[in-house]
Amino acid sequence: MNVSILGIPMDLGAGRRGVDMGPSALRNAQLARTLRGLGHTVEDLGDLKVAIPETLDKHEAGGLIFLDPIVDACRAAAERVAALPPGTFPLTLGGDHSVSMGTVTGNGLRGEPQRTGVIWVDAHTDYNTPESSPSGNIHGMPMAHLTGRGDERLARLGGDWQVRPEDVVMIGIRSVDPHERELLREAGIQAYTMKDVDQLGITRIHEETQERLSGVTRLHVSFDADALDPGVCPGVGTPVPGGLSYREGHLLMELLSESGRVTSLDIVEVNPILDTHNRTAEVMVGMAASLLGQRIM
Ligand code: HAR
Ligand code: MN
Ligand code: MN
Ligand code: MN
Repeated sequence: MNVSILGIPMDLGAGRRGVDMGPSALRNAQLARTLRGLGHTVEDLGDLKVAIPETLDKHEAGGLIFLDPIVDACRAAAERVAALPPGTFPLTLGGDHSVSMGTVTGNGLRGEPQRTGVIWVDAHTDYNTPESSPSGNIHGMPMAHLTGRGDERLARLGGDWQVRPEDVVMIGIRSVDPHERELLREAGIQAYTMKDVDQLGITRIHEETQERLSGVTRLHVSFDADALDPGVCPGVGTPVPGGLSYREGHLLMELLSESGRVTSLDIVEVNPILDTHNRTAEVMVGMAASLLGQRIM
């Protein structure tokens, strides 16, 4: 396979500084080399240029912190991803999770716009709107905007194209805000909490996910490092105890790899400032490798 790596060094959507260094940390953890070792042709497109908070006024527009520069960065990301040649697998590196409004949109619009399923692997559901958000941090809102809710500019990055709520599956969930929960219910989003992971196991959850997403022609995995337990991935801005184990993360990626259906991947929320010896980036490179075909035997 041809894999195209694109970094989006943005931390404007997060409450803490440092996820803008995620792409560097992942490259330093031998991302390209690991994927080449699996037989892929890997091209690193470098990083998009994204504003840093120190050069901006921290202005808040209707409950959204750094809205304008985030709209700009997501537009640029969507355009860059949409323009990738057919037959290449986009591997996009955050940055905070708001980058996914751009990457998912770009992947949906590549070539002919297509119905795109999203597997959102995260401790959080990221389904806040400007009104429901307790923080104003846009990284808590990307999935709501991808399904057409919230701020008009973010919700219409793809014009008329959007993700259908029934085409979203969330896995690893253990932190949901009160009003956010109502929005998820209204929209009918399928969210597997950590209780579901404990009770059903990853194998069953994966089967149900494939069943639910059987009608989509593209399948995007958006992997937030905080889905994994903070003991496994300490380098994240909003750690929540009780996350996916190292093996649960790998098993999910291995099963998705075997399905042969995944067409693009994000790795987001890796914050090297909060990490120990780049462990989180190393773990996430391993997750990408499992999704892209690494086998134990
Ligand atoms: N739900 C909280 C908010 O909206 C925190 C969510 C953001 N944290 C993340 N996203 N890392 O997955 O502010
Ligand atoms: Mn997230
Ligand atoms: Mn998260
Ligand atoms: Mn976060």
